[in-house]
Amino acid sequence: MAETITLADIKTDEKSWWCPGCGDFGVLAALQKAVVDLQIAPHQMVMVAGIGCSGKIGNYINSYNIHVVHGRTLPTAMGVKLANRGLTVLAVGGDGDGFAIGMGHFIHACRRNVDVTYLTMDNHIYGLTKGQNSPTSDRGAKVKTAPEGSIEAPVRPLQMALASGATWVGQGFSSNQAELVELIKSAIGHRGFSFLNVISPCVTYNKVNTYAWYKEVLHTLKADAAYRTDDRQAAMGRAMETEELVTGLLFEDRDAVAYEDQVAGYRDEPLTEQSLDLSAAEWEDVLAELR
Ligand SMILES: Cc1ncc(C[n+]2csc(CCOP(=O)(O)OP(=O)(O)O)c2C)c(N)n1
Ligand code: SF4
Ligand SMILES: [Mg+2]
Repeated sequence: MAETITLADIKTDEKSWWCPGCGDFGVLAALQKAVVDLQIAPHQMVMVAGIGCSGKIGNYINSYNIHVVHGRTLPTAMGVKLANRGLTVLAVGGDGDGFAIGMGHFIHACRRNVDVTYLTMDNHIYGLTKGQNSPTSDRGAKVKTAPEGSIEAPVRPLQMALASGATWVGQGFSSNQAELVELIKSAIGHRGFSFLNVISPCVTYNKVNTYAWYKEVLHTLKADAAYRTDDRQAAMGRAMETEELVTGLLFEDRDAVAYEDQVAGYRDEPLTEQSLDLSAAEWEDVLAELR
């Protein structure tokens, strides 16, 4: 492989499984561009993908890829990062994967602050299983499992992340490539847990939250020059006021210390590179503990 990482190094030959027009294509393109811009080599990156249409993204990026059990991307990703802190680790999956079955992990990942980027592809629906309402489906949304309209209040992922202590919180739209690429690069560059929710329309099963609908209602924080990204309370206010119909970086705590930097005795080099050999003195210590 050439020293400079190009798009050809990041792409795979696998034929796409997604429906034509799926928002996930835009997420894939932005992620590939961001990885090339950041010059991350395939062997330096791990994608931990969830079950869902969204989770297929791992098959289309040339890096290490683990396709895990539904809802379990985050504990796996945090384990990978703790074992080898030299890697760029991304957890990726859908709104069902992250905010239904995986919600407990999401909250704890936010408060732990392990240096992992969590990218969710939020289409407000269960795409893979053919159109049931998801935790982010809007109240009143008419879908297969709620033909009269959903009567549940939606989960608000950005507010959930902010309330749970996440140190980087943003939202992108799969159609807004320039902004999305910048957000992904910023999220990966953040030292600590970064949560990027990407609005990624499902053209097959979600006839409510369409591209046209989002283009009408979404606004970008970039248009607001006075907005500051270092104020968690302001970020929460903005997420609430807009009902999360906002894109951009909402909040970043640049001073937060990552989990792995606080673990006593956790040496600077990745665990995977540490010697398994014990010195005579260390061996004696182990024996003394067992006596
Ligand atoms: C433990 C478990 N429960 C349920 C399922 C069935 N299942 C597969 S994908 C999915 C939800 C998919 O929705 P989402 O995570 O939003 O991904 P999308 O397909 O919309 O990208 C469900 C419930 C499963 N595979 N495993
Ligand atoms: S069902 Fe929806 S989410 Fe799944 S590939 Fe098709 S458009 Fe995308
Ligand atoms: Mg979904």
